[in-house]
Amino acid sequence: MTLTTETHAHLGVSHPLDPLSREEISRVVAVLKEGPAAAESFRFISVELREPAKEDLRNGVRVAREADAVLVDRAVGRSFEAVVDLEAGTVERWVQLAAGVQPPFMPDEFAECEEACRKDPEVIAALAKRGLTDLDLVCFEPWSVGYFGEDAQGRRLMRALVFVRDEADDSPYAHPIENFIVFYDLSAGKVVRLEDDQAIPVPPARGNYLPKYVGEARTDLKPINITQPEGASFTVTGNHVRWADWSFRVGFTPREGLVLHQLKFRDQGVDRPVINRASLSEMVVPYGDTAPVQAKKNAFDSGEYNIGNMANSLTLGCDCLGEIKYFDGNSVDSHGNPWTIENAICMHEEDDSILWKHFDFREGTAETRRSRKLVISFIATVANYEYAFYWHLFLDGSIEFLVKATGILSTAGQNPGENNPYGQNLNNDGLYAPIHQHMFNVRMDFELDGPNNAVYEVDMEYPEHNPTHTAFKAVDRLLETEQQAIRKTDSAKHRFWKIANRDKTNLVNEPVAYRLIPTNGIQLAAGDESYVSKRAQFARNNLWVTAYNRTERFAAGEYPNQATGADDGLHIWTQQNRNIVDQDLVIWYTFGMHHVVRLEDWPVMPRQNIGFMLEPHGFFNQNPTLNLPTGTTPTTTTNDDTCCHTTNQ
Ligand code: ABN
Ligand code: CU
Repeated sequence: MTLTTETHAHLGVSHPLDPLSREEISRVVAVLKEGPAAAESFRFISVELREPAKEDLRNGVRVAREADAVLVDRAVGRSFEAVVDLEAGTVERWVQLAAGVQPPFMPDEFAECEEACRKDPEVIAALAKRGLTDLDLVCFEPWSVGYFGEDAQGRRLMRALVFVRDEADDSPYAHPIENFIVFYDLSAGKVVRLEDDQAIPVPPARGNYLPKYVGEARTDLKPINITQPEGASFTVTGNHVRWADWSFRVGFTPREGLVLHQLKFRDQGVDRPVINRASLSEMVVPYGDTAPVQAKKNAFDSGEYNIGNMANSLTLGCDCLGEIKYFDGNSVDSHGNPWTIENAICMHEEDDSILWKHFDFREGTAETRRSRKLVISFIATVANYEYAFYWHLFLDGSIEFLVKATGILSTAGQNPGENNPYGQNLNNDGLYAPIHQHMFNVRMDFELDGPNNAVYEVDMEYPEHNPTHTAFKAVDRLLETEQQAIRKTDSAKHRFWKIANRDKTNLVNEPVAYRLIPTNGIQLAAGDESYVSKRAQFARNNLWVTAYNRTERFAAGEYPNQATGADDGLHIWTQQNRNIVDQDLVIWYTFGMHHVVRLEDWPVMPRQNIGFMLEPHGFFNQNPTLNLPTGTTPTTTTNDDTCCHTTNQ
């Protein structure tokens, strides 16, 4: 069937980029169950919008409303991809994936694994030998198995770490049952292996943060009320948002969570495209500890677990403050039931300190303008950790992507008195947390003032002739091919990257550009020979630039779960070494947190910010915010003009 980019009210859809509704998800499931996925052994992994080709959208071409689905057939241990035409109700494509391809886990599969482990006689007996008999207090936490040189022989495996609580609300992470790992096969529906090695006394000291354990909350902090008496400054039409000069569409997928589409900035009355599509493309958390259980911990929380499926329902006053617009996230459970994460995405405005100021000391007058940002966010819980993902849009055209990492450390146990050099002791009972990294990659399908862009690396250089020794300059180097554009940060050179449109020039005849400020630009610490590094090659470098190909979506490949890393991902696609000058480009930025654990991260970690900025760099002809009114923030004092336009008496 075909849809125009206009209204399709009969499907409850108003724009071709709107995520699938619950009804559409049900329809896709029904079509597949009536067709190739009729057998009871099929499980659904994802059902999501198959985004129309962007050229079709750009040209207003009539496009089909289609869905992509991923399934596994437990009976044969194989995975499948389907494309369903929603209006025709037909299966347009049904492909069996290569043996060994393992799509991400489903949240209901976590519960299935935990329940099966708890009931398994061998597990029960082995735990009893360790003196653990109350299985209700034992927590089996299903991690991915990764890849460590062994063929999984078609098995869809989970590797459960095991913890025990003292009572229902007690934090299990204070009490790891070390050297005890249960492997569960989701296809077979049973525990297939138990690794029960050297027993270590379970650390007894508690690590609780709930008020009932912590005691009375302090009472000295007075309320901070955020008031927007005239409401928020954004307008929302379906999934389309306008705020100040920005406009964009909000999307949601099970794999990525929040997606921003068609991000544009209105300049002199014209909506200038900046980024066509932006999202978290992958993340990985490799642990640096050599202890047998810990060395195999590396979670690709996006590609192995579908981080969008782990999005929280957000609550006013806790997760977001102010005048909030929420968007739901729709997904599917493994049995094909549509499932809605209510309030999965939060959007609101925040005051952001000053944007610019100048005090004219001769006249004794000051002009100040307040900054504010539009915050679009979601928060995912991936077992122990929380990751809160924020896109911040600023009035001056800047864009920030920020990950706020919080939650609970992934812990381990050693004999009391031991000091593992790869970890931080959290108490004197044997509890420690290994060193690790949180590595993220964001994919940005740039469209800066048009589809064809180019990328420059900008380094500080000293000229050869420098008689005063004071000279330094910024030197642009055009990155011409995909291989040339695999880059690392270099703080000694004050390196940044510039995404430019060489067909469009600014006031001084330079190509219009945005710059990527590579903050948190760390690289993977695990050695190149390690399995995790081969699978997470995106994290060996900070910048990758590819010529657009709609099938190249995720930095570690489409299916990183149990994958070797040998055939998919940025490191494979860039071997084509395509031309990236004045082409339709995708910019991939890797950044992260090198997490040397500290005592203050326990028992729950104060938020750590990890992210980067995109800033206009000759995109505008001057500061685009001169037209801001004085006193733009309603929380300032009563008389706006005396606030931000002041005369010293
Ligand atoms: N943080 C790794 C993880 C994610 C989901 C479920 C278990 C473990
Ligand atoms: Cu950490």
